Amino acid sequence: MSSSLTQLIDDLATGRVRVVDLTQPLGPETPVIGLPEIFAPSPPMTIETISRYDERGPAWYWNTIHLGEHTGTHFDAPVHWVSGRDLPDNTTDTLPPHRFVGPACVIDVEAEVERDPDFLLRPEHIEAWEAEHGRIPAGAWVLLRTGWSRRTDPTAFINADDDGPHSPGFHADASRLLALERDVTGVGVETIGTDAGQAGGFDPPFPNHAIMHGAGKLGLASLCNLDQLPPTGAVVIAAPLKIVDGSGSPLRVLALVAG
Ligand code: 23J
Ligand code: MN
Repeated sequence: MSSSLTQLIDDLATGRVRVVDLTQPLGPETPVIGLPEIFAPSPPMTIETISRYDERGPAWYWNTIHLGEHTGTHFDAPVHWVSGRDLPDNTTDTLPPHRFVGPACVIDVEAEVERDPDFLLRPEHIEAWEAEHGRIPAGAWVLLRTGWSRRTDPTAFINADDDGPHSPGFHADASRLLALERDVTGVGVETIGTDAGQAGGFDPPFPNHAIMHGAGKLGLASLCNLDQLPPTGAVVIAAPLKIVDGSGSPLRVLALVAG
């Protein structure tokens, strides 16, 4: 008996395939997105001990967690945005699980973001990437490698001034190309959300959310270790918690990488 799975089991055991963790640590210090004050905020995570081998539970340790669905490394379901509200199977509990696993296409724009923290990926960048690495396949997770996860200080991660947050993202035309012409599974980013920091003032507001989720596509935010992935060839596994009617969830994002 031979199959790609028996090969994978062997490759994992021998280290020919590595598991790369694309997930940030999750705790009370995890930054949360700041929206204009007219909108309801997402609270910071809190964690409270139920018992820790003490009078409350002598042989067991466990905690209660309280957090927004969109905290830290997290998954965006299509129902998160009003554009995706009426699509079938648009919530964390109804999305078919095969959509959580797919090939990674990693677009490296670290140099551009170094020069301009408000950098937006445009169709020409995607086309240049494809000229080098091949066409982005349907079902791909397109991961935007910006280097932003190196900003471990929350103030630098949010990078706000009087005009609001400044962080990279997607031009609306790039989101349309990926969602409509390439039929990707979704996009993943190193920043706090899948839209640029300034995207609340774009047309439409938060265009990546509006376009991706309107097309039934998924999102991953606050990823790290994208610099450990090749441009193509890795497999991403990003399965959210099965929250009933959930709009997203914190999750562990893993990549399988050859060599
Ligand atoms: C709500 C409103 C705007 C944005 C977001 C959430 C996110 O980025 C998110 O976590 O989905 S931009
Ligand atoms: Mn989100």
